[in-house]
Amino acid sequence: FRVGGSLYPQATETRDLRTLDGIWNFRKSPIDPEYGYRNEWFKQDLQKTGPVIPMPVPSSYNDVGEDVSLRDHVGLVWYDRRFYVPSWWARAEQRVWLRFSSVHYAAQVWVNGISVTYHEMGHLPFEVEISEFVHYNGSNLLTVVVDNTLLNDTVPQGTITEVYTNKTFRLKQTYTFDFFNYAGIHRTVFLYSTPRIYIDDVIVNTDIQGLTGFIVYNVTYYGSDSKNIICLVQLFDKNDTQVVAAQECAGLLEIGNANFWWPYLMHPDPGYLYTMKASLIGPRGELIDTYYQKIGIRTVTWTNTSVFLNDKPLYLRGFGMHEDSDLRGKGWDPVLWVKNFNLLRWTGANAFRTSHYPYAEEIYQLADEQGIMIIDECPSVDTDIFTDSLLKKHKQSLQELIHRDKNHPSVIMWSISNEPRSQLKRADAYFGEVVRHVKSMDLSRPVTIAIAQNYQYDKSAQHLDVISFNRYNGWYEDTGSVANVVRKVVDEASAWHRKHNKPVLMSEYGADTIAGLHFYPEYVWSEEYQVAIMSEHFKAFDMLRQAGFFVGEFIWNFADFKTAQTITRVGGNRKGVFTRSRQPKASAHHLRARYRALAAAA
Ligand code: GCB
Repeated sequence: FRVGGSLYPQATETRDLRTLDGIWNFRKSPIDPEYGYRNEWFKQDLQKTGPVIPMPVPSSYNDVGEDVSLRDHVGLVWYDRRFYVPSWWARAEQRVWLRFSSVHYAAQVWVNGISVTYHEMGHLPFEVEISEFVHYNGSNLLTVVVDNTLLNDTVPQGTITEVYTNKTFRLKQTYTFDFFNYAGIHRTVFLYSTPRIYIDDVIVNTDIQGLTGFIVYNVTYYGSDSKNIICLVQLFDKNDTQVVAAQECAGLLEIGNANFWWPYLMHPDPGYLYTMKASLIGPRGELIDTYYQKIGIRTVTWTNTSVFLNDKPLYLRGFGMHEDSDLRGKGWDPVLWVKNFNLLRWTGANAFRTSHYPYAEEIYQLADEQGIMIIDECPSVDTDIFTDSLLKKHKQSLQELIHRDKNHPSVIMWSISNEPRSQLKRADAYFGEVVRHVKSMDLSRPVTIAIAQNYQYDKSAQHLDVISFNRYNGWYEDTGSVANVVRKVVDEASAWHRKHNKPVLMSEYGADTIAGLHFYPEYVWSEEYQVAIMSEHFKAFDMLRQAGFFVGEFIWNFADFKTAQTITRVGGNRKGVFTRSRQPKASAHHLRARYRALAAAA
């Protein structure tokens, strides 16, 4: 099937682009999911069929109200707005597209009362051509229904129960992962145009030999079988100087004395990007379509002990993160993310994992430009049960993820799950199949899982290229004592390597910490305790680095984030080294001293 949304929308010489972000109309559905359908809420403006509240897009809807029933809503919510399509798009015979960069979890979309698409899976884009459904001589109605329910075959999985109080009942959503199940139209909604014959994908892979860079590219287009269309491919450097060009839709570009893409603090000019301009040219020499693809020339390779970038061994200094902030939840927020990147570089980090789902595309663009490396994780977290229907959706999430992110130089590894129940018998065949699926699409990056099971019982690691493990020594285990941290971390990492002969990294460790809470000697939840836990881990990491198979450390978490309500969380998960408003705890300074020293010594 055609996977939508592979190319990030652009305005170019041949394409136009606008966003439909802003304030939409919004209404919660009653518990009966059919109610809105029966009353045809998609046929006319929501304002005409009942009360609405204003809802910002993009944003999670949960935290913008004063109402528990909005925050904890389970089931459907309805959004709508009106939009115009410029009439010159019709005169120029442009196709009209609607693209949702992410709606969590499932969405159905109507244009002028006609159902145009359905998509299941949060955090991944989908798009649909709506040329035949729009008017040019008036406004168009766009309606979206969003379902946030997680079941045993959604990715991620969850459980719905019915709760009875005073003869009324409500639905309750539970899940085993701890981050709050924020929902809504989470990222930008694009309305854009392309010519009738348009570039529908660009795939690039890069290689390096000595000082020469190579780009293997493939430009595919749609809308014509004509043999008289040619592709013109031009590569520009950062100064907009053309360095090489070709006249084939698929081929190899050779760049002598190339500028390679390097990570932050590994090179004076990290994140070097070329721009490839791909154009379709018609039989009379006319320009049909143009798309601009950024390219970083770099290689990722790996052995049974190491991961290399441009043939240099990598040591990843990073974070597990979340898309999470006050009020807007998981809504894309450029202010937040520019700040996040400034803080990442302030600490001297060179990497993060998109725990536990794909992040907004703009985040990967920032990472490409700043030389921050990404372990790109699909939305499968706490994977359990391992049914065929789950497998199918899990594979689909990776197909959409790789389709979307394949060209980013910042993406150096795929993470296909976080903390699956990988001790279960069925996990073996299941992850074997998921890894084969990933390898059938991309062989250029190693595959990992953030594993929480004991190495003796886990059945997934045999299928991986790099083993990542999550462990909370001194927190969930040996609570209140850091005495055993060094021995336990060193033992566990070594055991993983001994068993599988693969590179190992620690993808999570940490301690919940209330900013401003102090105890000396160190005591759980205090800033001192978080620092103490880190110091012990740092000793272990330094010993492991000597051992020669240890490739990275990722503290959990970059910042405090919201969770479901439980008595084990105080206003959310507090393992951030930054608060939720991105102010440093003592741990941030401690981590910065280490990451900067590691970078300087490399
Ligand atoms: C984990 C999970 C992560 C949690 C973390 C915690 O193992 O992977 O999503 O937030 O532990 O703090 O409990």
